[in-house]
Amino acid sequence: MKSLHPDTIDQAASAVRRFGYDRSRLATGIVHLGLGAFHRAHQALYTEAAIARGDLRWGVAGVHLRGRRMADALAAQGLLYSVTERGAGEPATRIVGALRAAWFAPEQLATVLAALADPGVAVVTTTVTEKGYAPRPADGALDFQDPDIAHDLAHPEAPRSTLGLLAAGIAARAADAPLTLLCCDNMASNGDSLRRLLLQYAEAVNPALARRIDAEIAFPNTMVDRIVPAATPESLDWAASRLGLRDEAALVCEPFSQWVIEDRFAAARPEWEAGGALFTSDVRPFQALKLSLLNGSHSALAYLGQLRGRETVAEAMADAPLAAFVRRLMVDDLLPGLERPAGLDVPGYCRALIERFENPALGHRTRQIASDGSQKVPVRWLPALRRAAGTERPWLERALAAWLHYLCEERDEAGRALVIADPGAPMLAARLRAAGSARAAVAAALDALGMADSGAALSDRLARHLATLRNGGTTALFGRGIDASAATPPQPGGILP
Ligand code: CS2
Repeated sequence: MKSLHPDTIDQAASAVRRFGYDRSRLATGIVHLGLGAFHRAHQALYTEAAIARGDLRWGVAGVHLRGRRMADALAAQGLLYSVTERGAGEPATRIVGALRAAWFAPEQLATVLAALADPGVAVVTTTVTEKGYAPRPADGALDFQDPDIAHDLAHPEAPRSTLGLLAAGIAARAADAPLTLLCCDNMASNGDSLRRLLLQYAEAVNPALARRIDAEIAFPNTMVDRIVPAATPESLDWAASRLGLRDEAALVCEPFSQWVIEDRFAAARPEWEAGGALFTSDVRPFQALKLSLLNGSHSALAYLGQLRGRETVAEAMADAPLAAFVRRLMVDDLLPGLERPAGLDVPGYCRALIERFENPALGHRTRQIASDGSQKVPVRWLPALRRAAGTERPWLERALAAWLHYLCEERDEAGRALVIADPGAPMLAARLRAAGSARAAVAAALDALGMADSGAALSDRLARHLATLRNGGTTALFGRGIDASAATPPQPGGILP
């Protein structure tokens, strides 16, 4: 089978949608850091829609920070790739033309820095995962111990970290070239967080640069949402069979996509409305709702799913007690106290989430979602626990205990070793294991999460859940509140089907 390339694009299967604009006239208006699956199946498609309206300023120069494999694969395909939406209906495949470059920063640093400084580039978007900004999980301040940050502070002209790259790029920009940095990662107030962390970094490098960033750069907050599993050999084969061409960068994702953006740009921006983006003056309620209900539930499915041997989210949702647990978690524990975005049908939103999780076509790995828990848990679960202000949140507290148990055990309930990908995990797991009792383990965890003063009652309950997990596993943890034999899950609050 031939490979996807500008020379072969005409041979793609007839049902595949292609771009209609003249790609040779595309300029580079956006630099994107973190050219992973999520960007390519989310922001890039909104940009594609803006370009398709005829504004050819907005081609995307993508930057890989960690591995060069995908940069090479994209380069070999003339920077073309496909995205297939798979849900209940007929799958829809399209070939995306918006990419103008796929660089690997460690080897093309000068090119990347020149692009960040280019006055034609008005927007820099980022998806580098939570840990890519080097926040300390306990308080969100910059982690000066992070090895890449420490490196960049010693060598600011040869940066490795996201913050180091941004600072060096901005330092090289002309004063009259306004720039917007748009953080598209799953963090609360992600634009504000990026701004705070970048200012902390710049302050340590050069206070004058920090003042410039403070005065000149815009950092809108954004809420991004689309489930885009990492590609697998199977998903690549499946995509090739639809496309009629081999595409090593092919992505398969859900049909749902949402992007809510704070309308606060330093200068021009693409007309992302063309792809359905919503511009608003306040993103926070959308963000809080999504991080809590979607990502918070996802993480619970991931840790409990990992412990119960469920490889994918759809398998976890087919595990009746686990699915019932997650419904209750969502409605009883994560939802209370959340500000509801005006006009949003919250029960409908919850029902749609359940359906999205059940999508059997995605093969979204619980292991992938379980990664980086020490960064994700504080964002996804702790706000609801703090809002509870001492009131018991039975399901959320059980989920938290399950995460700690997962970190300590590193095995599922059938005794199989689990792979835990989280740079923050070894230290936390060592503290948990060194603790002489469940109570001491909980104290260590709450301390690491910046929740040391959350009261004895919560600590007691968490210690009890940990002990239950050790003695009886997740089924014992679920307890009587979840009917393990239930074919139809309970209907908490009447919200969910
Ligand atoms: C997931 C997210 O991997 C994870 O942690 O929870 O990537 C999730 O799929 C997206 O945020 C959905 O918008």
